[in-house]
Amino acid sequence: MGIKENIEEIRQSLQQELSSMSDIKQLEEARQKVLGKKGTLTALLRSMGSLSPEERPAAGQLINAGREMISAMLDARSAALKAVEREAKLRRDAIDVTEPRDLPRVGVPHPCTLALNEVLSALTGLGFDIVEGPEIELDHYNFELLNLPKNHPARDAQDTFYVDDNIVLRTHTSPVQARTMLSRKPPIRIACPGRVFRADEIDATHSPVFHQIEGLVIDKDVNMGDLKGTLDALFKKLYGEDMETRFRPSFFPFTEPSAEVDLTCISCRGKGCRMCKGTGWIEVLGCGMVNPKVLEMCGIDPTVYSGFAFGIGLERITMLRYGIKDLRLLYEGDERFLRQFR
Ligand code: 2U9
Repeated sequence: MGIKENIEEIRQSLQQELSSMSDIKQLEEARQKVLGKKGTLTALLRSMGSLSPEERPAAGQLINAGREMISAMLDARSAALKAVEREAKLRRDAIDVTEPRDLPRVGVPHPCTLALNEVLSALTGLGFDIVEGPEIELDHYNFELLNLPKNHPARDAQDTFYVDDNIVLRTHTSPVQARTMLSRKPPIRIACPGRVFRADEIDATHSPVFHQIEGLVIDKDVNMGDLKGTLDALFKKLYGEDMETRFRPSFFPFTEPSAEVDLTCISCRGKGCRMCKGTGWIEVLGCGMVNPKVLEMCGIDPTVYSGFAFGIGLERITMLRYGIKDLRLLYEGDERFLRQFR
């Protein structure tokens, strides 16, 4: 068999092998079988040693041409196989970035938080600063400065949790206002939200832990009309322009005069319903002109300045806002309840 035929035979058998192979590894094995150290074409090249010097150049040319052709065949097939493999890998690794995924379950704001935010943004809109203070308080700030001296009967009414003789869990956020009066000069216009504690029963309207938002305004010539106007503006902002307030006389040691405030029933808009027991009015807060004794104890001259204060029970206003009938629902953390508000 001549060199030419030999090369043709190698080419043909390689061609057959290449057409049926499916991966690069097989291809590299086939390359070695032909072009490697012990490859068939390499053997052919070695066999040239037995040719006469005259025959060698032609034979060398043939073998080199064959080698190039075979190399090209292998390279072409290699490129094709690589392309197929790459294509398969792309398909295997493809991700659909538009496919919707399971979203993490997120919580919702508590209805009290929703109501609190509404009240606070209405108050900041009226020019109030928000101030917070400690929940564990000195008797001095919680009671003494608010005209509730030791053995005052109103202390019992507040069912205080005592830490020791001088330290209490605050029974209202009023000590925050007392501290502010001692540290700031008038004019003062502050809203004090926070958690308060009273050794109370637990039922549909009472809890030993609840929240208040108290307001305090101190300036020259502040009067009861300013108090009424401020509360009217607050509730019109919160629940609509048709809201009105009505004052009834009351008593608090820290305000004089004092009033309890009724608001147009949020449920029936004043027509009379079960919630307002047919009256068209709902009690929403207590308020009054800051007792001059309190001003004096807090370092403000009552002959120069006057002020008003009010206290809102956050849970109460939340229950009215959303028609919640039992206070305990607000503390149970039942998702079926909590997820209803927005
Ligand atoms: C200072 C002076 C006066 C705060 C006031 C009320 C009236 C009031 C209640 C509402 C329902 C408490 O949450 S509740 O149970 N509060 O009726 N609070 S006047 O008066 C102050 C506060 C601070 C220095």
